[in-house]
Amino acid sequence: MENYTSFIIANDALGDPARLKSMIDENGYLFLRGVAPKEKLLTLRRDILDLCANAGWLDQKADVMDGIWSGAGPYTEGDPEFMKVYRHVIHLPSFEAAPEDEGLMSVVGKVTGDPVLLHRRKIGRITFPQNIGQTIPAHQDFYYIRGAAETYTVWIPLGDCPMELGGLAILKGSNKEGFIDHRKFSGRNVPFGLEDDQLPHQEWHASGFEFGDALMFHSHTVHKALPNLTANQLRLSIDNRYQRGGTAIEPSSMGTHYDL
Ligand SMILES: O=C(O)CCC(=O)C(=O)O
Repeated sequence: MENYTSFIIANDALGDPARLKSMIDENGYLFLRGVAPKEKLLTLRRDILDLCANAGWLDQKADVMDGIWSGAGPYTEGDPEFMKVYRHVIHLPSFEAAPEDEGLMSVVGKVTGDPVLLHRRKIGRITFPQNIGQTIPAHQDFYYIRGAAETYTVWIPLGDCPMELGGLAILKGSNKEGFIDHRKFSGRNVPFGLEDDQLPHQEWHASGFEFGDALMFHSHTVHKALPNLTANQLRLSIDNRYQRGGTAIEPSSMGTHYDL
């Protein structure tokens, strides 16, 4: 595993929106312990894992909620087998409900300002173990979402996510570089990204997540997924985008992921 500086925990600033904003402006992210809606996330975890079990992706001998891989696949975004399951994930009521949680939206609003607008293009990830070549490379979400740069992603795992299960790493302060044009990569599920020579430095921050933790970052913040290095656990997470209502937004942010 590469060397990462631990995330700076921002909970101390939750009562002081100006400080939260200055932390996210300075570091490019806020790592917030325990702010995500656990009940709703547990329901969502159960719903997604039931779909995975029906698809034959889970070890039938283990508890469904443990998300233990059967050895099928591995599949990833774009594969027909994956998309057959993902189409159902996108339309789960629990998938809609978790990012709309009032408590979570009020935390987000301290940074975006009110009213908070949640993109309809909600994203869920099911990351298979040892599928390292498919790990999402360094990129800025602005490449995909455009519209107002002051748009923020909130990434939340649906369970504990120690680093070996593959969370997210943030290039500290990279939001201050503005948008960096992305290069075309070949042979990956994410065909565009940023290579090391395009990055201002290599100061990556990352930590394990406990269930309920959330990572919020600016659309210009460079980030990348960490590989799922476990032998047999699926990593489940959601990532949603929020901005202040009335600021610029592209039509694609108002449709479902892959228009499923
Ligand atoms: O969860 C992942 O693997 C990647 C997520 C990501 O890159 C994002 O939320 O923008």
